[in-house]
Amino acid sequence: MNTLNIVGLGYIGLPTALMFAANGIEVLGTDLNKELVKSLNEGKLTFEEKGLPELFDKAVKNGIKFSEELLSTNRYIITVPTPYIKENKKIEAKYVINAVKNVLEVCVKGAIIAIESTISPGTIDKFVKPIIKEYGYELGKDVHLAHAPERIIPGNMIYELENNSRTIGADERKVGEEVKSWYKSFCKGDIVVTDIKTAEMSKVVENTYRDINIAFANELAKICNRENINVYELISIANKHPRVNILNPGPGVGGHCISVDPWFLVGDYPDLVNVILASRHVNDEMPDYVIEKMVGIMNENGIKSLNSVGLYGLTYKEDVDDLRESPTLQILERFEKYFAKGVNIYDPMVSENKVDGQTQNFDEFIQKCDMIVVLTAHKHIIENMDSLKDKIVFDTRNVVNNAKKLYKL
Ligand code: SAJ
Repeated sequence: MNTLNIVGLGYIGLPTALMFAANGIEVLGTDLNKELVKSLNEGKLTFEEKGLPELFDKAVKNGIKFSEELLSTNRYIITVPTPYIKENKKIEAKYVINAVKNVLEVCVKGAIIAIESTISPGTIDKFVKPIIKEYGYELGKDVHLAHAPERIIPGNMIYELENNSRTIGADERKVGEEVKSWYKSFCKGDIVVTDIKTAEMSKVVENTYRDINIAFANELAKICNRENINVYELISIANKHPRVNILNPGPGVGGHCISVDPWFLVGDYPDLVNVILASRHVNDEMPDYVIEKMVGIMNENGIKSLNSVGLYGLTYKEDVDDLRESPTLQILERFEKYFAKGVNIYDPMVSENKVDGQTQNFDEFIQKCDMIVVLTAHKHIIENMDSLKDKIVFDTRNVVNNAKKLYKL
C-alpha cells in the first residue's frame, strides 16, 4: 500500500499517525507548524498523554516521518482544527479548506481524502466539494472523499483508538470500504460505513448528547443547592434505576469538543434547537455559578481578599494538560473583567506558567491559601488530600473528603 499522509499533528492527528505507523503502515505526518515538526523529528512529543511515549517509540522504529511538506500519494487523512465562529456559531472551516487545497496540489489521480476533523453536517457538500471542482477535478474519479470522525477521549486516547468503534462516511460505498480497511490495521471495534452527511451528523450528535446530559446534572446541582439536598447522593440514588444514568455536575464544560460541537447545530438550525441551546447556556453559566458560591463561602468565613484563595486545576478535566475552553480559564476571565485580582493558581499538569497568579510550587500554594477551590480532579490532589485538612475547601468535583470546612457544588 502507498504511504498514508496525515495532515495536522495535533491532539488527534499525532496519536492517529503514530497508531497507523506502529501497526505497520507507512506514514508521513505533516504539519504547517515548523516548531512542532522539528520537535517530533528530534524525538520530542508535543503533549502529554498516557501511553503516547511508548507508541511514539514504536512508530519511529517503524519509520514514521514528519515534515512540513505534503507527499504526493493516494491516501490522506485530514486532522486539522475546526473551531466555530463566535458571532454566528457556525463552523470555521478555513483550516479544513486549506488542508484540502494543499492536498489537491500534490495528490495523485484517484486519491482518497478522508476528513477526520469534526465538521458540521453539510460541510463537505458546502465547502469541500466546490474546491474539488474549482481545481478541475472530477469527484468520484480523480479524487474521492470520506469523513472518518474520531471518538477518542483525552486521557485514554490510545486505548480508545484501538478499541472504540468508528464511523466512516462515504458517498461511494467502495471508498467507504477502502477507508475502513485502513483503520482496520489497528481498530478492533466495529467500523460502520454510511454516507458522508450521516457520519458528519453522528459525530456532532454524540458530543451534543453528552453536553445535554451534563447540563441536566448541572441544573440538578443548582436545584439541590436551593433545597439543601446532596446532589451526589440524589444522583447515585436515581442511577439505581435501570434506565437512568445521570452524569456528574461540575464547574462547567470545557475541552475542544463537547462545548463546541453543539454550537454547530445551533448555528445551522436556529429555528429547531431548544434543548440543545438551553443546555449550552446552562453549561456556559456554570463558571458564574461557581464564582457566586465562592463569594458566598468567602463571606461566610470572613475571607476578604482573593490573595488567600487558591484555584486548584487549570486544565479542562483531570489528568490532561489541555487548557482549551477550561472552566478555570473562564472563571479567570470573569475575574479580570471585574478587576478581581490576586487569586492563586496551581495545576500539576501545567508546568509552564500560563496565567497571572500561577505557581509551580504546591506547598507554597497551600501555605498561602486559607480557601481552596478544587476545579479539576487530578490524581495529584487525591494523593495529596492531607494538605487540605486545615483548609476551607470548595470542591466542585466531589473528590475531597478531608477539610476543615468542606463545601460542594
Ligand atoms: N464533564 C462534567 N461532568 C461529567 C462529564 C464531563 O462536567 O459527568 C466535563 C469535563 O470535566 C470536561 C467536559 O465535561 O470539562 C468534557 O469532558 P469529557 O471527558 O466528557 O469529554 P472530552 O471533551 O474530553 O471528549 C469528548 C468525548 N465525547 C463523548 O464522550 C461523547 C470524546 O469521545 C470525543 O472524541 C471528544 O469529545 C471529541 O474530540 O469530540
